[in-house]
Amino acid sequence: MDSMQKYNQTKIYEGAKNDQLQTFRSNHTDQKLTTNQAVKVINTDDSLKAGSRGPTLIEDFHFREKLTHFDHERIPERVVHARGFGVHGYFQAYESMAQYTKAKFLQDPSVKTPVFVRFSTVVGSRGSADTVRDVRGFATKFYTEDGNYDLVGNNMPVFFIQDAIKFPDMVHAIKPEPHNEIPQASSAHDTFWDFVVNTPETAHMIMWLLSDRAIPRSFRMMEGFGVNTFRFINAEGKGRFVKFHWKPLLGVHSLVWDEAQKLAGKDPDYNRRDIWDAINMGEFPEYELGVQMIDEEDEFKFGFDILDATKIWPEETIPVKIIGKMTLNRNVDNFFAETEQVAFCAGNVVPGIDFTNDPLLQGRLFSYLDTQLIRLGGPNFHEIPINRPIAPVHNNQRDGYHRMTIDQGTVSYHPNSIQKNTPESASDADNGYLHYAEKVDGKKIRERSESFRDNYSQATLFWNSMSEPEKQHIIDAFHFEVGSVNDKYIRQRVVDMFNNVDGQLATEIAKGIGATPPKTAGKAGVTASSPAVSQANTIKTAKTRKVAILVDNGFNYTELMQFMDAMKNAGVNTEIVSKNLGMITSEDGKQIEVGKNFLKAASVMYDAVYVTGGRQSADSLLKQGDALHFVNEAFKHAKAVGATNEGVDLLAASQIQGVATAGTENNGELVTELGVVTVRNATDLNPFNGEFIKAIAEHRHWARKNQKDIVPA
Ligand code: HDE
Repeated sequence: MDSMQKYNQTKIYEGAKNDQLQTFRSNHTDQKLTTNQAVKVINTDDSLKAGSRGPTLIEDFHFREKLTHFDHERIPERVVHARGFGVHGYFQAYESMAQYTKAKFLQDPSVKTPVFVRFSTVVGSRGSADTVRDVRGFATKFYTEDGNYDLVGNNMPVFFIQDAIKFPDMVHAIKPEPHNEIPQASSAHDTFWDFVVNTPETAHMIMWLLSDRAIPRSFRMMEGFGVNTFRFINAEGKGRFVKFHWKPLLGVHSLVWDEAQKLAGKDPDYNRRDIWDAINMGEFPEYELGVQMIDEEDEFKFGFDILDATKIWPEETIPVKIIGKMTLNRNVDNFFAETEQVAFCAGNVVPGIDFTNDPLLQGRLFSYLDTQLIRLGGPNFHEIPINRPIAPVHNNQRDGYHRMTIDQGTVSYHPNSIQKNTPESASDADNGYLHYAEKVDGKKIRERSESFRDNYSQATLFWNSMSEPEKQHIIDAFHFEVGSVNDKYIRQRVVDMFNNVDGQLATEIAKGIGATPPKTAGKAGVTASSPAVSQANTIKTAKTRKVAILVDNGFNYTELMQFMDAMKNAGVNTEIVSKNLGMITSEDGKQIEVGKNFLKAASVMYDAVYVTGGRQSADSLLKQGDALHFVNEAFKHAKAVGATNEGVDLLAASQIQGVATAGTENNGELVTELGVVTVRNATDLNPFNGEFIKAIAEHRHWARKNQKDIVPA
């Protein structure tokens, strides 16, 4: 059963009528070519000319229509989050949340609410690479029975700035510099760091941006956060502050920087391909929805302002309550129609979910609707299939560019007698949207609240929470990013600024960028940590990971089959990589097809690498620089590396430490060292397979150090 069939079988809530996009799909297979006016076309390869060598005639309506349509095929890319990838799925609550919110989609565990999710990078243009260092967007549209609810989040829980009025400045600074449009999709340049050092409220977000979170291994292995503080409202009208979280069931995992950079060249579509393939294979990504809630009366009980988007609510203090699960199970049919045209608005809420005075959120409530008008060319973008609510729409709004609905009757105003005052206003009993009656009283003033002034405590909290490898990655990222800044004054100011986060961190940054270390170590008054923000504490599983198997002619067939079966049973995917495409033959004459050759495949595209035994196969691989480089690079990137019998020779030759030594003294003895799993002279591969799966599940083996590079011969 393919993923589409599976999706169609899922019973979506009453009224959703299965797949809402069905009416709009058009399949052109086995049809005759027509113009847009449905006139059949006889020849679409030659324009109408005055003589076969003569000029083209303007009366050629097919030519004109075809070219005109082509000339208008592009719409403006999103000003931020231009590069994205969308997928369909559904959400299901685990339990009723009626006590906290009247949002219907959070009440009945038997209801499956359809969703569309768009993952994105923020800075790069539509054609930029997936694996750049950046924040990832994680935007979810819930097509609920009460109308559309958009949870437009990111994969980091905080933001660069506190007030939306600074968003254009922040985005101008991080985008490519205006004089030469360099660099693409990167924060590693002068204008961004100039903005940072002049905007200390960015400190906490910079720590996240320079952490491993900014280079996710997969959209499937990323958390999502609503970032802003929202409100839950229950049927009694009681409000609670709420923050939203998505937690991936595969855990939170990242690439290493060298790998991310190489992938940007070898497979710029790495993240989108990963989720596309996973869904096509039926490995549906799943994320649990969690909420942190704070009672209204506790608003001021914390050492930070709960409306400040540069602050997390530490999970250890305010626990995340898991309330449901989202399953992504269907790829789009058409990227433009769905992923490009989807329009998220932070202001799209349903009864039971409301806003707060968070000044970043308030600005977002304006910006998203506004941006869709220019991007999608008018006020009717809600009628584009991907944006249409499943719940019925009735109002007196009319006309505008590209109106699809054919509104009947004469009434497009309220009040009216002709239509008995309909469509009529809904009441609370109809679950009409009732804004939370928050009491607001203040002077009009252009000022930042004093409670927003603490820029550094949580940046320090984040730093304190990192494992040693995570800390090292952050320092390396500072060296790369700030090392790319030409202006030495800005570089120095970065050191001075981050001395407020941690003195040791500032000293380490200075070392790598030719700046002066701080004379006195920073204040770093905060000693607390939040283990929940460290990826060291995440879920670990080998499921859905991808292993490259290096083999050549003369491999050991039984060994390979045992390995592949064991991986399959553990939910691990495998791919045969060899010198040439086509069939290769085992030492006993059996054949297997190669999936990728060394020109196309690179270790950076896999989570682990395994080398099969067989004398002739191993000898052949030993002569290939590509094979030596492949395993060496996987080792350098801290991945699981395994080999059995003669295959171990390849690991040894590429200077991988900790492999089983040659000879007969360790017959069949399994050797495991920091994710390198090897065995020689073994007949039973079960112990090896079990150990290798564990090594894959670990994701990376950070304790490895200073591996020499082997470049392909
Ligand atoms: Fe956005 N943001 N944003 N943003 N944002 C947009 O809307 C904006 C912010 C986020 O896949 C734009 O349709 C302002 C935080 C995502 O289509 C625009 C501010 C968070 C996406 C816009 C923020 C986000 C956007 C550009 C500061 C995490 C992609 C195109 C107050 C909670 C949605 C568009 C998609 C897109 C404005 C800050 C998430 C211009 C003014 C914080 C995931 O409207």
